[in-house]
Amino acid sequence: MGASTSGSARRTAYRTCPLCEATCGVAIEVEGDRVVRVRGDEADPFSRGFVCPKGAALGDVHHDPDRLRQPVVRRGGRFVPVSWEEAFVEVERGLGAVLAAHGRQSLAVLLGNPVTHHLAPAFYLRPLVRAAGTRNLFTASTVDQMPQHVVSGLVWGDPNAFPLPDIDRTDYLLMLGANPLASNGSLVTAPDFPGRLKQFKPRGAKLVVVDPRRTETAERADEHLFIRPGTDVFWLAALVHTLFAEHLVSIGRLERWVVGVEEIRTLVTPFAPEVVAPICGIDAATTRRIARSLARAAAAAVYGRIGNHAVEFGTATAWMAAVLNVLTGNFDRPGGVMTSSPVASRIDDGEPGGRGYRIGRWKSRVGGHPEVNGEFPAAALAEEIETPGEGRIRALLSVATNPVRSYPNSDRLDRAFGALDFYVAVDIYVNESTRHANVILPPPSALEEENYELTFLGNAVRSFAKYAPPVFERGVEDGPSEADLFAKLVLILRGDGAESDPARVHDALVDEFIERERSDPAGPLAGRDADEIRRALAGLSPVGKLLDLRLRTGWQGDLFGQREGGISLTKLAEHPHGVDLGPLVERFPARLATESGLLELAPGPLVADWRRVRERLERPHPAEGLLLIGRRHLRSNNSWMHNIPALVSGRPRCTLLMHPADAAARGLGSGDRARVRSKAGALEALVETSDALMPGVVSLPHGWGHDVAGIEMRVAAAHPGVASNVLTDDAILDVASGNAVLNGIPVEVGALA
Ligand SMILES: Nc1nc2c(c(=O)[nH]1)N[C@H]1C(S)=C(S)[C@@H](COP(=O)(O)OP(=O)(O)OC[C@H]3O[C@@H](n4cnc5c(=O)[nH]c(N)nc54)[C@H](O)[C@@H]3O)O[C@H]1N2
Ligand SMILES: Nc1nc2c(c(=O)[nH]1)N[C@H]1C(S)=C(S)[C@@H](COP(=O)(O)OP(=O)(O)OC[C@H]3O[C@@H](n4cnc5c(=O)[nH]c(N)nc54)[C@H](O)[C@@H]3O)O[C@H]1N2
Ligand code: SF4
Ligand SMILES: [Mo]
Repeated sequence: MGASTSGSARRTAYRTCPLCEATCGVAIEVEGDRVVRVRGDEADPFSRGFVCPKGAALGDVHHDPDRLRQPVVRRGGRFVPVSWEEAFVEVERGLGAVLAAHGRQSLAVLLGNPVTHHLAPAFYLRPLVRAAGTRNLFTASTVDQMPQHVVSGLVWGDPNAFPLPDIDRTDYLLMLGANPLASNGSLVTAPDFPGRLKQFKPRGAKLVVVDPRRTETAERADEHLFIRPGTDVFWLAALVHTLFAEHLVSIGRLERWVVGVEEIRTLVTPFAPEVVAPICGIDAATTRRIARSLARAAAAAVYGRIGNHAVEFGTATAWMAAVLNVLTGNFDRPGGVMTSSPVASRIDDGEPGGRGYRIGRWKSRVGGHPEVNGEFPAAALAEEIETPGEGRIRALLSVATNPVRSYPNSDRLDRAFGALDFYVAVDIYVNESTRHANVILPPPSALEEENYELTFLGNAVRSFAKYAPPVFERGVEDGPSEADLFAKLVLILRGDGAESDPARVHDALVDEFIERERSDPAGPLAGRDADEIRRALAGLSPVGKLLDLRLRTGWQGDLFGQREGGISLTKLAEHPHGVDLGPLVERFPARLATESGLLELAPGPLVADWRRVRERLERPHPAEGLLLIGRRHLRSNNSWMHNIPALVSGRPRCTLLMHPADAAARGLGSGDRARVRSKAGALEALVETSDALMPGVVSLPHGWGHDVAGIEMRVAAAHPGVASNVLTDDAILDVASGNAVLNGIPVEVGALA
């Protein structure tokens, strides 16, 4: 690796950790081709030296002997290393055969979480999906945040404009179903979450955490409320109910753009605090008190995450959170929830209104699930592979995903993957999913690529920009860059042939971008000379060119010489610790992109979905029985970092947390093994009792279960844990968004016979 790194003199490379959404600045100390130490970068103005154990292990990932550095092809049940040329020929042959026999819809494209942390996917996945020509697109979004896309899309017209809690300026943060002390924050990029929460007390701000587990975050809160899993929607509706009942609605600045308030009043009428109390487990007086505090705080934010989104009423829950923020005047208010102002984006400050947001433009073949953001639900993948008939999925192209561990009903999916005709994985490990692949194409290590967290700086609580060149240069003999790898796949899928020159794809992307911005009369490049722009990009890598285009045409960009002092890639390269361009600013009403140009508090599809919530209010689930929820740990990252010794050492972390009374009632105690059974499947887990759990709730982390034959992750295999998604059910989903239900799963737990 790193053929052209010279000598063994120590140097320090500054960049952004690509492992979670927090975007911490890291200082990577390097000797020759070895990473010798990774520490937090004190000079990064956004993260100010914060780093977690995963970031500190970046070097271990880079040097992991099990990380693939060469393509492998499965031959006679074994993976055999091959040259890149051979690998691409094999991809062309295998995919070509399936597509020729069964058509384009027989191919599914699967995209996983790590793609959001790399530059090349940000630019090349769209062309890749287009070249694949299939509607069978599945991504981690439908095991994660799809409900929020739907709410953002329908209510203010932009599915990617997330309501970010403005945590540095808020006076009152109501946090539900999130544990940033473990996850470091999600759908809000705010490095050093713990440090930012520490600033609450000095400025007199309050943190209230609502979670079925007294989490690490709840321990630091002013107040923690247990809530029965899956019932947040009822409780949030009761808060809205209380705002109306006590005349606390006060929309403020945006009032004349908001429609649907009376419809909301009607919808929440049945949800009085007394009615929801037995369902949620939160008494009516507390509910009223919280509603008043929210309404009276100078600036307050309601923020919900995985525990609010990956549930049966995920969209309705996200909707009620948005309604609370709007009705209390905290939407687009400093210290409330705000949308981001990413440096690498255009921001149009024109008149409100846009194209609006649509779902269900086409439907999935078997389940009839509507597309959402152009995707089908992850929970529908297995049925699409298993069900015979025209359009059946027979081949996969996956990038950075391990569905056999991260999607619901994972045993079923494991069997389905075993029955595929052809599977190409772009991945760095042979794991539970990729062991089924015919070809695995490993991209370079993250440290061998340029670095700009395009996705997550787009969700940040400050306008911040930071670019880094590769820590290690690669030689041609080390294989294609990530951009070349994707370009090759585009060429193969288009039928241009595996030997075609990837530069064709790179150049076309640059030309397309320039043409789009030139031909838009209101665009940043309107009327400019395309050759002049192309010349200005000369000398940059393919992703460098595309990033430079985004930066320079962004709202802080130098507009290729027309805005003095503006941002460009060259300028960012002179600031290796990053450039802070200030806090979030009000963007509404200009940002309203609904067709009406209004903030649609009660859009039709959400009102229609509310029927499900009403029905459950009338027929709530019985209060007895156990409900399973997930959990995250600072030393783990979804399914793929268990091969790093420093992260799996110590006592086992994949345990079934139970309240001591629930355990005792089943003859169980800490250290015992229990049988856990759900409608979808069963497993055996190690019990750990804890009164941090709400009685009636058990918790198991996801992404474990590395004790299967055929994986090539030696450390992980020695610390296997169990696969919690054996228990989650792909038959139930959040209908409005197609999101999987990963929390609030009814389970039975018993002692092993
Ligand atoms: N260390 C680490 N960091 C990560 C990840 C990781 O795996 N490990 N994963 C990253 C990814 S992909 C994401 S999406 C983010 C997620 O970021 P978070 O959403 O902050 O993730 P969690 O830590 O799982 O927190 C979810 C919380 O929801 C609670 N919960 C479960 N069900 C319910 C419910 O019905 N109601 C309420 N109110 N609470 C409920 C759980 O007890 C848990 O505390 O984290 C990211 N960061
Ligand atoms: N029960 C339950 N299930 C869950 C969740 C939960 O809370 N509970 N959380 C869900 C959430 S929020 C998410 S985001 C998903 C995540 O699920 P996935 O999107 O499947 O992501 P990971 O499990 O992180 O797997 C990442 C894959 O990418 C590979 N990889 C790592 N780095 C790179 C790289 O640089 N390039 C490439 N090409 N590959 C790489 C790894 O080897 C691995 O195969 O899991 C979901 N599943
Ligand atoms: S918090 Fe996230 S971004 Fe920061 S060091 Fe840890 S894994 Fe990396
Ligand atoms: Mo996620």
